[in-house]
Amino acid sequence: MRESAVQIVIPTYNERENIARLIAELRARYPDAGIIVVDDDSPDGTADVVEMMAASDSRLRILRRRGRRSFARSVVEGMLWALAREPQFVIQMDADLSHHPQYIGDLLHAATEADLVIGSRYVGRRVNVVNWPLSRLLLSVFANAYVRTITRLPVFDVTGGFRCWRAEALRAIDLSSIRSEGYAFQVETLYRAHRLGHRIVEVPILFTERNAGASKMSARIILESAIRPWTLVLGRSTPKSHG
Ligand SMILES: Nc1nc2c(ncn2[C@@H]2O[C@H](COP(=O)(O)OP(=O)(O)OP(=O)(O)O)[C@@H](O)[C@H]2O)c(=O)[nH]1
Ligand SMILES: [Mg+2]
Repeated sequence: MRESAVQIVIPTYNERENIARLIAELRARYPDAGIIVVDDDSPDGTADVVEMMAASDSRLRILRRRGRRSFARSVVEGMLWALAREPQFVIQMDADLSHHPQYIGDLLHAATEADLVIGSRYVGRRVNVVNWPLSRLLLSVFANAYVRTITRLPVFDVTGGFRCWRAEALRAIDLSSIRSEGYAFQVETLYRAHRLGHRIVEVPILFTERNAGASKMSARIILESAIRPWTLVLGRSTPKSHG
């Protein structure tokens, strides 16, 4: 089988109610794309749903992780698996339908002239978020301003996880040495891409809050996100040379 030029990586934890619909919508638009779902042994059986769909879809893959769950480790594992397929582009997105497949076309289009394309909730100072409680919006807006101030990243949406990477650009950031566990992963990878001089472009998306399933936001993850920008700018998180 010829491998797909586009590989889509989706981390999941308890997304049984969302994952089948997402995969169906992706397939309807992108019959040839590789889809890699990386599940952290979800108690709700998310992985079984995917495995059943994969039985009749040779380009859909489930990676089952065991042990301590980690958003970032999951995405890294999925991305490494994707890169081994030698694609042109690797897309990362959430499973909860906040990241709608309708925008993938825009991401891919922009990626013809960029190394990293970010599906952005905050392009041009407009806030494109639907159904978020004010507290959640404030947390996100504050988190973005906080990270931007410390890191000086020239990007509006530094924490978003709907992205399209040119494969060479993703290889260049050395995923195996990423330190983050939670959503700080988004900032860490973006920071590395920026430091390497990658061309980074934002395209607007409308972000819709999940209808089904529960958030995995936790105090530990927020704390990590508060500390990570500092370790990045202080150089404690840059990859060691592999001598
Ligand atoms: N494999 C894996 N996936 C995870 C983990 N935590 C979250 N995810 C997935 O990562 C994506 C983003 O997580 P969400 O819980 O939606 O995070 P969020 O968008 O900040 O929170 P919500 O506002 O509730 O949507 C979803 O597809 C989750 O299922 C984890 O520990 N392991
Ligand atoms: Mg979400």
